[in-house]
Amino acid sequence: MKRFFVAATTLACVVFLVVAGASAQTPQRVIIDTDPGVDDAMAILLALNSPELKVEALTVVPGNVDGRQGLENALKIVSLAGRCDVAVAGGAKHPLNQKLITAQFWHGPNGLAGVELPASKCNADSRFGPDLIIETVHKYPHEVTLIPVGPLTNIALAVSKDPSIAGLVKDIVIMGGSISGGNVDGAAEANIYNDPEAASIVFNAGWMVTMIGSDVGERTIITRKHLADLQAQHGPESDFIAKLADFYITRSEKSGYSGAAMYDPLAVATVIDPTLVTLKDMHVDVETKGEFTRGETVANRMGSNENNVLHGDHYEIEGAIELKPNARVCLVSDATRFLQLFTSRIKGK
Ligand SMILES: [Ca+2]
Repeated sequence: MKRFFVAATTLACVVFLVVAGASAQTPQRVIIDTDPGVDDAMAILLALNSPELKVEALTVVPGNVDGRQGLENALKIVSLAGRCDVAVAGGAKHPLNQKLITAQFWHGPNGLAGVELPASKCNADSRFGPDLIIETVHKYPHEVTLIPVGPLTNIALAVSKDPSIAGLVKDIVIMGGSISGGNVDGAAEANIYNDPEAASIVFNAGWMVTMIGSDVGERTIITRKHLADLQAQHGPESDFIAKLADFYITRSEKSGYSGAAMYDPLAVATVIDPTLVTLKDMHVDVETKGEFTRGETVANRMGSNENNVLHGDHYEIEGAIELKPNARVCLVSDATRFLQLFTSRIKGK
């Protein structure tokens, strides 16, 4: 009896260790919604070269470039990585409620620093990006993390068509917004500014949005030191990323920065290793009007609003109204450790 008990206990321990070991190694399923884009390309190749992630799909949204160019870029990037197994689908043609604003000024004529990649060996998935997102989230309930790194048009379309996905994703980690000024103007960050109505839908969809803002991205920069590190080893992917980084750093230097902001790669890295960032729960609203502030992510750091009650001809403050957080806002990143992760994953590829 005692021998049976010992054997059963040993077996239970072995089963536990195997299961625990397997879950520690099981890659996280992610969908990257992207407008590639120099830093998008960096983010995509970081994800494809990270064993912690299983990239289920890339869905393309218009932003840095139009949807047609974006789809072509995404297909060329997965082809360069030899990863035609990753579904790549086009999505929305334009923002929900305004004209598209493209960013060749920052990203070069084709959105990829003018670097001409070989023609793609991969084919586009015929599904509409937002539908592919809905399908994948239902196929793997509570397992898929969405990583939108462009305007939030596709995500807004998906969660509007099927609001149940808000409770079925594992997480949503966006690159977008800022709690301390914008990169388009004094208030707004580009991904939110390029489709504020979509961003408002996404922040109010009922899920907790992890927000990796431009204010943190601007303090997470790739410099010439990192570029030299990338250039030290050659491979198709690292050569491509080195060319992008050189263009991007040069462009940023012209604007007075000492390196280039790693906006989109930091969002991907946050899913690979959450200890790279410090997050704080806040309630975030998206300004969709505003004379100077359209597209601003207005973060309430106190968790409450004053309750002003009308008394005759004036209002009186009667305490505070508590606000439920809808976002985990990134306050700071460990830039050194992030850049180590990024360059080590890209080098030699
Ligand atoms: Ca992007």
